[in-house]
Amino acid sequence: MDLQRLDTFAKEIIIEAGRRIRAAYSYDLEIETKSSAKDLVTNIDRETELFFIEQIKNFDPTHKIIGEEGMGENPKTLEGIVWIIDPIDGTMNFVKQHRHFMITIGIYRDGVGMLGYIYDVMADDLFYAITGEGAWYNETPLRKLRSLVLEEAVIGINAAWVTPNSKVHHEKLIDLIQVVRGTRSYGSAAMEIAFVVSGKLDAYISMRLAPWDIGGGLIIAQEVGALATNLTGQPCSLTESDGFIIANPSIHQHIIDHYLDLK
Ligand code: 2AM
Ligand code: CA
Repeated sequence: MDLQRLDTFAKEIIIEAGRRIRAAYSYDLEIETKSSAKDLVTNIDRETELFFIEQIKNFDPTHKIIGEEGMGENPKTLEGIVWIIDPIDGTMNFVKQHRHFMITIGIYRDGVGMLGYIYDVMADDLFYAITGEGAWYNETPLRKLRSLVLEEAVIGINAAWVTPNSKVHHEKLIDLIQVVRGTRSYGSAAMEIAFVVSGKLDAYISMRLAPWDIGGGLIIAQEVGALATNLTGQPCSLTESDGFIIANPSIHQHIIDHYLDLK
């Protein structure tokens, strides 16, 4: 496997997909809902996923694709080379805010991460990692995260999780929010993961994410020493949705032990 060639190819198609998405604002978006009125998909999510599938199959037909919109073969296992793709992470931001949505991709070989990408389409900013070689924000290498205490932390969390919900006892999360220095909510899991790996956030917590939300980010996390697990501290699943926390290693376990009281 020529990792350098694969990385160059992945970057090329991500940049080209971003160019197409930006151009799509000049014609009408077809917006539909999926599982609920809050769960949006557009023709551009689907067209972007199809673009990736066509390009990847042309590059190497043995590579497999797991995509949010289910337009690839979406294998149930991670045997061989598998691209885990979210063509637009933060579709509500894409539709409503016209910014703060990401293309995110993880490339795995037999379940082991090789290359990870989070691309901010409107800002034209790329966070990426090559396993064992490091992580970058555009041309700049990302540093290993420096330790801190919870009182200094700025954390990403969606306000919905601090209201009564089926996943966690929300009162504990109120305590967490009172302890930390600040909270932010960006509406794109991949963007929040990109901010944790680059030290702009110190943790990000979500009670439910899918493999394509995290597949790229997990590979970048490993290179900078960010810890990413499910809400009980177990390794993240790349085949099932689950709760998710990524954090600076100095506060990761402390948040799980003291503030994540699962139902
Ligand atoms: P999406 O825009 O690709 O659907 C929003 O809070 C973040 O959570 C986005 O990254 C969004 O990804 C993701 N998300 C929204 N609903 C989800 C669900 N039911 N399962 C998993 N991830 C979800
Ligand atoms: Ca998506």
